[in-house]
Amino acid sequence: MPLEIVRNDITKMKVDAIVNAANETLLGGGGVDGAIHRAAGPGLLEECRGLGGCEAGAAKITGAYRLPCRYVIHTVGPRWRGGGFGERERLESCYRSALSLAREKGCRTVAFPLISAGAFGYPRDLALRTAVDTVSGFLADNEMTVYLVIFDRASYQIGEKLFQDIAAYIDDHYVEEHTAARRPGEESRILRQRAAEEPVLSADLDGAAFSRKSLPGAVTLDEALGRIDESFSQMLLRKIDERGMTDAQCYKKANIDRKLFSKIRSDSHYRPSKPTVLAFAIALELPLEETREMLMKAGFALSHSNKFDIIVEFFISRGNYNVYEINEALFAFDQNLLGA
Ligand code: AR6
Repeated sequence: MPLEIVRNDITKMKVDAIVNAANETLLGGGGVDGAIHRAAGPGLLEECRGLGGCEAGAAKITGAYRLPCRYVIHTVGPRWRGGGFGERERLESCYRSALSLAREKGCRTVAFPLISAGAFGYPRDLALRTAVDTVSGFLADNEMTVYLVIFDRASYQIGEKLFQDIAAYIDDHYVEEHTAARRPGEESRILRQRAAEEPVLSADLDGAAFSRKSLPGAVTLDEALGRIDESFSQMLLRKIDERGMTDAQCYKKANIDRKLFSKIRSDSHYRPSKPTVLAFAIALELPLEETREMLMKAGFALSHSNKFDIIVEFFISRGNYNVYEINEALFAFDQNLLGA
């Protein structure tokens, strides 16, 4: 996945470069800056002394010393002063400057903390939105994997209106759990949930074809099997053509990397994961019915017994096909993200 939100300590990330949220002196400080200097050892401070500081919005690069990455890119975020003092532009500039430096050095994987979202006081949801928008803009033209590393759970409180709407939607649609919890027979509930989450077996698909055959005006068995025969990969390629998209437009919008897409393209029987199918359904802006059809091709279904499905359904039913926004919401609700 080109853009991933992960929960981790950035000093543990095994990537080509990690980004430091520093101050203008570049001589260390608290927060993530302190953690990076501690983990890298004194060599990092020595090198930083020779850099002559850094302006807010700009970035400079050093070695990584004892850290498990190759480079540290130091950038200085804006201090939050209410939002009317060019804070967003400056924060965007931090991400862009750091990413250009990473590209110049040939980095393929880069990890960012949420710049300015700590001591510099930038509201966390706005800091995250700026990070996601700016990084995804860069990834539209560059092949790289970027991790947004969220350190603590508190960075991610469900305060935003969008998340409250999603929480309400989950409450309204999380049928199985609410109703089943009051009934005896907990075990059968668990079994039903599992059944809903597990791939539909091909035997079930065949069963569906047979039952259709017995309806008046139903398709023949051959026709039914012919439809079933269109694999996930074939349906995906057909939909890309029908939408007039290029392959790259589609996999980038899906937040899927090129290698995975090539695999799917060259293997008509490729078995994707559910998040991969949904990422493509989102990129193709499929309505719910077609999303279900595409899932079915890969042996999956949308269910109301798991939050992941309900959240994706929430966005599709509102015509919001922004995979990054959906991933932010999935992350906030502790679910797997869309993509590979
Ligand atoms: N890994 C990932 N994220 C972290 C880590 C970590 N180990 N530690 C903290 N964070 P901050 P700023 C998160 O204050 O707001 C320094 O003193 C943290 O939860 O580190 O840009 C500098 O020297 C928050 O979400 O950076 C500057 O003076 C995010 O990193 C000033 O702070 C950024 O918090 C910069 O302030």
